[in-house]
Amino acid sequence: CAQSSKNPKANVNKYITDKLEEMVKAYESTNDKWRALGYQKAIGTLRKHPKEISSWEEAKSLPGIGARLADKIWEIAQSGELRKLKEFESSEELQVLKLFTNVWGAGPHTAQLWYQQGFRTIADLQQKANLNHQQKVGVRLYDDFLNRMPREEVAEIETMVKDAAESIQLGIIAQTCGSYRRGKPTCGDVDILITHPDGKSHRNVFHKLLAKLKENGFLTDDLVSAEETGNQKKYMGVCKLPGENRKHRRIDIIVVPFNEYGCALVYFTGSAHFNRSLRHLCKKQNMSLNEHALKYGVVRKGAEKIHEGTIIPTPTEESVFKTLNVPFRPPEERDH
Ligand code: DCP
Ligand code: MG
Ligand code: MN
Repeated sequence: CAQSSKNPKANVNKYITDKLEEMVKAYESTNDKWRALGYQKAIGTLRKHPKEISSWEEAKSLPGIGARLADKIWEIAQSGELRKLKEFESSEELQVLKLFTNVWGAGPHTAQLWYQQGFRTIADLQQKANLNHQQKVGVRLYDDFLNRMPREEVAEIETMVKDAAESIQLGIIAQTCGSYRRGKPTCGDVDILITHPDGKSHRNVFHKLLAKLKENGFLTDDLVSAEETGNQKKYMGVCKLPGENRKHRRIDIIVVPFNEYGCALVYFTGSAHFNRSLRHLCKKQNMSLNEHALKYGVVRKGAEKIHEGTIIPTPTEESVFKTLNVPFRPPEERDH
């Protein structure tokens, strides 16, 4: 979590809940929401249980745990394994659904649909499926996208984009965020955040930069050519460095106004898990945080916001942490 607080009660049945989590994932990918939910509830109950499960009856006595779930729990408690999970993981359906949900632009629903239509391989999709633009790119570049790239390659990509951006607008800031900024040895994609200290020149950059990077063949395919959220613009696409033996790589380019730079930097540096725990901290202090701003005086009723709150200026990353009353964490320590 974001705030290294007193350790809450440890989950003494973690070896059991870990296996049940796997079952949830399996049922989610076959779109079996009811079974997934049943397992999810059992996991919640087990996490709160203060002692190790030592009998079938003990498991059965817990709220929301029936005879069949108790069987599973007791099997794991005794053998450390769950036959049903092994069966599941080796089933053709699950293997194929995993393959298909890894296609960029396909979710669990689409994967299920393709499975029902009788498709089993990426080649099947390429030849027979009715694909939208994103899925066509995802299928064509399937192998390249599954490969994470070494951080040295991210640095080369960053240089390409930075040089192009600087040639368009003097004084532009182009900062690579995501897993690269967190110091990871390999990265799934490249996340580049762009802004300008004068508060206005960033506006000219987005389209000119993309045009320039397409002209020289660096950007090869668009996935989302321009997504606007408030004053931010996001591009999602594919790039390839010049030269032999280069792979296609996923790239995200986000242009933000300078007054949103602090919050955008925190958001796009992540991790996604770390961002969730920051937002959780916000709730407890009637604040809210997203890629645009940090606000105070937020009034919530359940999940709904009754009052949007007021923006607190946070020009730097440090100021975001400070306002949230959490000690600053360098990017390398933001994986949880
Ligand atoms: N992000 C988030 N919530 C999401 C997706 C993304 O908060 N559901 C934020 C945090 C991520 C950042 O955006 O760190 C970049 O997203 P990526 O999907 O590129 O994730 P990473 O760069 O962290 O990892 P990877 O190496 O897989 O790209
Ligand atoms: Mg990334
Ligand atoms: Mn990304």
